[in-house]
Amino acid sequence: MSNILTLALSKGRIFEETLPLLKAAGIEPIDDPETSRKLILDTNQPDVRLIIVRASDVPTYVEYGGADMGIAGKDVLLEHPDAELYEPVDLKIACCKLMTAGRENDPEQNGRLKVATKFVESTRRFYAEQGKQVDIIKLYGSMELAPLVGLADLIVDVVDTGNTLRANGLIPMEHIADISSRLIVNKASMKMKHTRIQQFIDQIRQAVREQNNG
Ligand code: PRT
Ligand code: MG
Repeated sequence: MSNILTLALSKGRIFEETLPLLKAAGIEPIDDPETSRKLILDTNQPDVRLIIVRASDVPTYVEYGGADMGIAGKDVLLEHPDAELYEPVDLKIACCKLMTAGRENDPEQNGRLKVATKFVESTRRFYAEQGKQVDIIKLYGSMELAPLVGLADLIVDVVDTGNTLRANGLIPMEHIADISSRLIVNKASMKMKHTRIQQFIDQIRQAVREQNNG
């Protein structure tokens, strides 16, 4: 194992909201992933690099050691219930809610409910806990479309302002989980690079505390 620390994260909202936390830990990327095509970003710290991956791939990179650490939404982590990972810090960024949503005046459903989602595992667990049998339809995006074209009765998606739902004639219904992004750590890395990773965790925890002025 090298002495380089690799942190996996996705571009977009997670990258942007992570930057101030990294900065507080003394880490600043040299390239901007929005303009650079590089997938490996060097930082001002010679022993820290960032890798840019799909949000849903972050747990996979970290579990199998492609990265020592990662930043992933709890919605994504809930889809990997058996992943062998540590989850030491709630970063309290990229906050949203996992919810069911549907059309406002849908007639009462008889027969099995059809639920379209990319969050199959959370959806399965949510309805199983209520003893409800539903048909889950796996989608990879544009879930809002499914109830409009009769593919599904409901969707399960992450909701922030709710504007996307409203713009498509849907309303948020049941709350499934509060979501924020988490720092995750590979188990072997935690052993082998313990001092450096523990220092990083402490710095990030402190930065989260300061950001939430606690
Ligand atoms: O694009 P890709 O499929 O690779 O992954 P992704 O779309 O999950 O990545 P990204 O960067 O969009 O989201 C990364 C993480 O941000 C998610 O895993 C969540 O933990 C978190 N997050 C926070 C959100 C939102 N807020 C959010 N609003 N993820 C997605 N959204 C979507 C929402 O579903 C809607 O389509 O953004 C749209 C706007 O939301 P409203 O409610 O404000 O209209
Ligand atoms: Mg996206």
